[in-house]
Amino acid sequence: MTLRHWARRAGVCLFLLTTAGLSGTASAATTLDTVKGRGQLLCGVNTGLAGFSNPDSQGKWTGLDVDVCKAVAAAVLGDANKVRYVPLTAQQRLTALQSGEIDILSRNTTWTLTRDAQGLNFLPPVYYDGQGFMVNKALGVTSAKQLDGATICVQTGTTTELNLADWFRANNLKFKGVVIEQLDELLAAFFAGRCDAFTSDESQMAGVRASVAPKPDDYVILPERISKEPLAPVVRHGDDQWKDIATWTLYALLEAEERGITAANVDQQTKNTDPNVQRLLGVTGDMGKMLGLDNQWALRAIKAVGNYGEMFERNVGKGSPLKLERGLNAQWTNGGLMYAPPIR
Ligand SMILES: N[C@@H](CCC(=O)N[C@@H](CS)C(=O)NCC(=O)O)C(=O)O
Repeated sequence: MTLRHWARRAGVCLFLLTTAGLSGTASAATTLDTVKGRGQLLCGVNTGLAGFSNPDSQGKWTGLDVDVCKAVAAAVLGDANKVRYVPLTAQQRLTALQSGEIDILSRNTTWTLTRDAQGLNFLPPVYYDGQGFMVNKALGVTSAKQLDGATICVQTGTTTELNLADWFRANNLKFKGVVIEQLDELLAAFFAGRCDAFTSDESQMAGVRASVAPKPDDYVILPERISKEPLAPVVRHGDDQWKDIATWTLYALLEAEERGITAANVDQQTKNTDPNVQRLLGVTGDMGKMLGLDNQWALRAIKAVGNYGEMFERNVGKGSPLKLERGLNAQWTNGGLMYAPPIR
């Protein structure tokens, strides 16, 4: 054998060794096994954002993002309370997921190409949002275009910070950023009058205005939406089964709304003769088993948090201080973007 032949063979062997090593890692404990073994879901959430994830004085968490954690825990562990909430700043959140500190990130996080390509998988968006600006009414500003030369409070590690620079550049305007990592410090700066404007996703500004502003009526959200912010839960690359479980749990909540299934009527709905409802609720078929769960996975998730419409209204819609409209977050049957693929 010539040296060249040997080298080529060795290369092949090396390649085989490497792939064997990799598949060895991949077949190590799956996220599903880890979560089941621990008996608890580690869910990364916001440090405190009204409507999305907010702890009360007893440490009880509520919000749209929190409900996603609960729904996954109910589907996987049979109990929506088996969640440990891990509060994360904008800057910490993706590293926490990549390093395995959490099983899923459910924290007003925008789906972008860069984040997707950096080892993460985005689930279906739970809230389609867009970035805007909030100002004190006393400033007399009615359009973002009047913010030339303004001082703007923005949180670091966000798409918000990037969009802000893009939008001002695209409109030939100047601004001075006050960039702070901790949201509470940032908001204290804004409400103390250190910035002319605060910029964030619209839903977050509504939450901040309703729950943090000293006098909510003194503040106005300007009409411009300068970006697309599809806010979606995130999991790590490399565990397709876990991604499927979390993805289809969200779709089950959307499908439940479309079919009129609620937290209150889900048990009665098991008697519904519609084959779509029967499959969703595990009366027929093996939808849950195909995901590695049991067939009552979706029934438990719906019972725990209600359908997507119920989650929306309770946390950020009519039943909440935020009073956000469904808008893009309406079902596709009502002109919105919420659409579950067939559960069959
Ligand atoms: N959706 C944007 C912004 C998300 C974001 O982190 N927004 C801030 C401003 S309201 C926030 O939630 N901060 C809370 C915190 O860091 O605890 C992104 O994914 O980058």
